[in-house]
Amino acid sequence: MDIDVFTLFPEWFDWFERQRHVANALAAGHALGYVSYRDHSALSGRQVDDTPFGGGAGMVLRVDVVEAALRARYGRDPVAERESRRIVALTPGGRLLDDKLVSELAAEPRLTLLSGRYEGFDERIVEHFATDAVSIGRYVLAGGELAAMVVCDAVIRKLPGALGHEDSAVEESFSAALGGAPEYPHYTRPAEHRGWTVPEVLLSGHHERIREWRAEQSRRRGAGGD
Ligand code: 6GU
Repeated sequence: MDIDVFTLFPEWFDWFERQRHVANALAAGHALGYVSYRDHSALSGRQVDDTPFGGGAGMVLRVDVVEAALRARYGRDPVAERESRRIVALTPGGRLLDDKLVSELAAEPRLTLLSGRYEGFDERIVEHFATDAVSIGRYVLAGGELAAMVVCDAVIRKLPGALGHEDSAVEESFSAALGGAPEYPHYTRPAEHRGWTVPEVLLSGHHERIREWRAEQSRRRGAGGD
């Protein structure tokens, strides 16, 4: 998979790339690239944002700057480029990121993430250059960079080669394998700590009973029980 992140702060991702599962994915042949909006500003002082028409607080990312950055990266009109890759604008009001959307994005051969800053994007960026608007939750971050890392992290863990065990991402919280429910509880050694014990069934070695117990726990958590 080929992921490009457009951002005002490409250096924020240096740390992200050093994380084990990300480094593994890159070593396995997946690619992460960065484009700095500021490198594509023709304005004085490499300006990338401007005050909102109609007034109000904050600054808005300019459509001409984002167009120049996309055009430089893909060598053609970004309106055409969006036919051949998923281009996601990260914005607090977008479609909420969940396991289903993560799987959808992870199945794409090419993905572009557009981070916004300040008050956000000029709406024409979202309307004409992006295929999707995505939010990681109903709260506002200072910018889309952390949201882009959240999306990358969640997508990359689904790629072959990113996790230690190939099936680690299959039967996990919110996955189709668990019917969209949260994952069952896990325990490890010691089997007793301060009198807190581990459910007996997990120590029983009865794989079928363990499977049933886990499925039941997952169902209960999904139903909001427990
Ligand atoms: Cl994608 N961007 C920003 N700036 N804030 C957010 C968000 C995205 N998702 C939740 N809050």
